[in-house]
Amino acid sequence: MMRQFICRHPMFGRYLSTAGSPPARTVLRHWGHWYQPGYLWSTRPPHVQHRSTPFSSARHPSYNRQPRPPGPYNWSSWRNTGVLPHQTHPRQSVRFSGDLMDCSDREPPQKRRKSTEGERSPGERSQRSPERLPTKGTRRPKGSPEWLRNVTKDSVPTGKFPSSPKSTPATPELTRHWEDLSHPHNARPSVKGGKQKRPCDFSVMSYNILSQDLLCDNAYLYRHCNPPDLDWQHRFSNIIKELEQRSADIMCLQEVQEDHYKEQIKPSLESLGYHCEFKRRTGVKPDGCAVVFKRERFSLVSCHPVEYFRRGVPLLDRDNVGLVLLLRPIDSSGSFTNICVANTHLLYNPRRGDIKLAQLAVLLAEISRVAQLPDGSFCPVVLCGDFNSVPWSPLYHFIKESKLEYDGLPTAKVSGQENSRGQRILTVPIWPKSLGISQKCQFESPSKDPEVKDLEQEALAEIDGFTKPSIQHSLQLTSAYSHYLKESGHPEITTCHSRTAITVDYIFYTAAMGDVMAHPECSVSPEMGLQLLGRLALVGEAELEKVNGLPNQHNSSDHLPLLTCFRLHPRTDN
Ligand code: KL2
Repeated sequence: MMRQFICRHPMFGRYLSTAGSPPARTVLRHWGHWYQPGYLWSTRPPHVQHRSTPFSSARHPSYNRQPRPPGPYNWSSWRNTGVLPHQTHPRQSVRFSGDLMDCSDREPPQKRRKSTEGERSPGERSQRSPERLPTKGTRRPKGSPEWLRNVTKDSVPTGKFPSSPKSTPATPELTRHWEDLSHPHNARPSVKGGKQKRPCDFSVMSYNILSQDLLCDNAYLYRHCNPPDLDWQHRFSNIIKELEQRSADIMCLQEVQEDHYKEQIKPSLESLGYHCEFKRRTGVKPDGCAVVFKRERFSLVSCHPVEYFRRGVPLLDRDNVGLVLLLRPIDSSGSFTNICVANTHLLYNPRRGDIKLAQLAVLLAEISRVAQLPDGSFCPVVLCGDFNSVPWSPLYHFIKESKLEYDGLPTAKVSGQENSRGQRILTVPIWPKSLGISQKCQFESPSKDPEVKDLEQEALAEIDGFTKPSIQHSLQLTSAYSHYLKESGHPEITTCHSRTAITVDYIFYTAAMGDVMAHPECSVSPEMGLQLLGRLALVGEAELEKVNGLPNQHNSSDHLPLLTCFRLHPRTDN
């Protein structure tokens, strides 16, 4: 009974299930925000009414089927759950009122420490990012939604509990249209004097589904949300519905929590005909990356989990991961080349672009190894993920242009996430040769003969570019999205919560010659590259404002899924 309750109530489960839980007032603090659709973006706080009704049942039909949580602002209903009494005593219940009124952006100290776990090395503890300490007066990060400015401590009337209305209007649904990009240049090339074989069209989704564990860890980012919208069961049902409706042939998911993957996500996707692969992060965080594909469309050639953590390499001391799959399109004539699908979630920390670049280098080296053909060329690559970097940032530029001159670049500028200050500057070489990855992002084989090692190392350092202020890679990648909306010219948003509204998610791919997004100098043939046929349009800040930001009643992550359709042509020698 208690276990069930814990699973269903995101804001409580984490604390209640861990030893040494904070006192009840900390648990209750998470409900200590006000929520009213339509008022969220207004200049005035809502008129507080209906104190005894925590939230509407009319607004969440599915929620009625779940056991109801106790009213968050009603102390006796908490006691009735049997969950809290052993952790509380009368003094705390007396203080409850006053403590809850403090709806400042400040996190409880033990919570702040926890929420940045895995993002920072022990030596870094004193350097705190402004993101991590959301105190009053902190500069808002670049991309922070203006329309969320009112969700602050000052919006809540002092001395009163925040309250939710008895009945709330449903959040309007976000509309996203399909952008057809299959213009004549994208059509199948004509084959002289022979029967044309059909191309292989397939769709790819990239989606950060917001792990429940991270949602709880960073609860202050979701104060604008209606609490039941953050309930995992509600979110899971929306997410799985969306995945089923979009029905992508290949899906790259990030922030997939291991227990949810094993118990719910994998069984559901398998029943929809998907083969599922998963790589959990190293360290203590329970989420990871999943790549799933339709069994009727592809068969698995090989699967390569990638851990970025390397003992003894200071730049690779974080627990982020990637997952690389080699897939064979199912086709009776065997006319198609394999495709390499990679998924990752790079480090969040806005100041540590040096680490993000090193993680990316490890992933690119693995992709190059997996995708390389006997003649040294590469099969088509689709690289999806949450890169925690914005368009046109140095990291983004590196992926697309295959080269980055990095010398003197502040590490806080690499991802472009925010105007964070930082002391670190990138210097040559960006990562040590001992990592075994060249400055061209390829794995190197270590020299076996110790006698020649030193001389060889020096010579190799010269050849491999370890003395040059630049890094390169050999994959020709382009982004499937253009990062600006066609109609309005406004920036596309892939992630949005109370402190940010930016693009950090991408689908990069090997574009074939003539593809709409291909570089003018691209020379990749249509059977070794992909043509973008269409994509599910993203939205801008204005559209997200109308739906209360993310997550909301219908969109159950703080990211939106990216969805594209590609065409691969059959090999002509077959
Ligand atoms: O930006 V993300 O959310 O791609 O949606 O990636 C990270 C952040 C994710 C994995 O580490 O957790 C979120 N402030 C804001 N968000 C954070 C923080 C933080 N201090 N730490 C982790 N995340």
